[in-house]
Amino acid sequence: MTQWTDKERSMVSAIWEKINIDEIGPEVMARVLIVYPWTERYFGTFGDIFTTTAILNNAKVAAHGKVVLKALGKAVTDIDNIRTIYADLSRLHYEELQVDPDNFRLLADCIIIAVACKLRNTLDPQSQATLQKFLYAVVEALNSQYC
Ligand code: HEG
Repeated sequence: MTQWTDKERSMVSAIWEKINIDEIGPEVMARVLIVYPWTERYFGTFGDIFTTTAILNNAKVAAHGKVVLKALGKAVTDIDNIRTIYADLSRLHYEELQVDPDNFRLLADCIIIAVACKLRNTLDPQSQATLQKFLYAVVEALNSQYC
């Protein structure tokens, strides 16, 4: 299990408080689909996501980005139980959605980039290191139910 210092805990909370989910969520999801176009295959029910313009204007993409970021908020408030929190979500992605787990890390990296673009001054190297540690703990938890 990942260990957290008090400084890291407060840093993760401080960064998270500055994140506007309604803004960053859609941007993250659009980035994932545009930068890693193979991820489109999992979102067959989202309609037209076949061009950059379509992705950026797709309401389902935007809504899903918010869902993903909201789910991450749970880990911020319960950082010592990340594996437990995401056990069901990991199973869902493995068994039903059949998402290749390599994509979790790609999504985490898109979050870092979206946060860096929006909150330039917040994401100094130390903050990036901590946010990355947090997101990779989530990635590890989402991997946990894959056999
Ligand atoms: Mg996933 C659904 C969270 C990465 C594809 N994802 C969901 C849901 C949540 C979630 C909370 C809703 C679950 C439900 O309805 O019970 N996803 C989540 C997180 C992360 C992640 C926290 C990584 C940080 N998801 C992810 C990736 C892909 C993916 C990388 C594919 C490239 N998720 C996916 C799909 C659905 C969800 C296809 C169903 C979407 C829908 O039908 O609305």
